[in-house]
Amino acid sequence: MKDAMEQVASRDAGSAAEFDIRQYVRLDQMPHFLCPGCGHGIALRALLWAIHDLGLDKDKLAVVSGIGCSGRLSAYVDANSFHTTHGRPLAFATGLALARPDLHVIVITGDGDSLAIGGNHLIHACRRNLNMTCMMLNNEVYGMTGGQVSPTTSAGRLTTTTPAGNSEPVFDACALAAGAGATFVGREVTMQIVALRNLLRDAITHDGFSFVEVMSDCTEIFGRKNDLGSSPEMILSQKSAMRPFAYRNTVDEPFRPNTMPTGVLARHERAEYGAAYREMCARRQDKGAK
Ligand SMILES: Cc1ncc(C[n+]2csc(CCOP(=O)(O)OP(=O)(O)O)c2C)c(N)n1
Repeated sequence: MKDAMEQVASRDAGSAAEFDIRQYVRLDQMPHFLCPGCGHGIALRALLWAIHDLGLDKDKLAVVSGIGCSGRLSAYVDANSFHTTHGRPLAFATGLALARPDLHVIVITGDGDSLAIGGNHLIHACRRNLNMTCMMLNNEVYGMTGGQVSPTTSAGRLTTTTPAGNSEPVFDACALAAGAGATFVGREVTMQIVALRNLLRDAITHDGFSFVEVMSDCTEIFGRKNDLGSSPEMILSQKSAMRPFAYRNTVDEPFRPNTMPTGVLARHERAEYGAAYREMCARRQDKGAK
């Protein structure tokens, strides 16, 4: 067991050394616009690292995003990138993945982008099971527009639209995605960047729709208002509040301080929509249908 762990550790250290993020970002777009301490940059790094590990051809990579701080990230990726409208990246990505099945389509979205205005697109993307990966950055807030409440804002939190504290129940994005039929669902915190990279690698290679929720942190707008401390303090508290799924049931109450699992939460096989659609079209053509 120890040997296996050491092998994994040395493999991870090796690929960390080989991975140079500058090969994957548009350097002419630097400096980026994210605030100091924002977790979105860590998530982007993990994604690009996964892309590097998988050896994906940048010409065959399409990154689609909506609007928001999360939405801005596609502009930094040196690939085919699409900065679309708020809440609609999954709709754009659906057309793209259907028209160009040769592309690896990756959607970067925020909790507001994909659970509020774009919630409908998310559930249907999960249901449809088209081959693409959706990375949702959950910073519990509408970061870009100044800190309004979002469907994932924790109970009691102060935002510009909940000055007395949030009293709405929180969406569990992963439970929503799994319930809507997503064939791959996972969650990770930015603190665990190697685990996040591995999760994203699994998601990208999954045949069908994969959904990964990344617990990000908005230090400047959300953290400051709620007195959550610096970015390291925010991401450390996320880490200590969670346990990998594999360990979750190995610890007895009352020593199980969390209910939010990380890692791969759901994975199963179901017909991939694009292939099924193309097959149906081919059958119709064989029959001479117009
Ligand atoms: C149709 C439409 N409605 C509202 C907006 C304003 N708007 C831009 S970004 C955003 C929220 C983004 O929040 P989230 O998706 O959580 O991303 P974050 O900025 O936190 O990364 C809103 C409401 C818009 N651009 N378009």
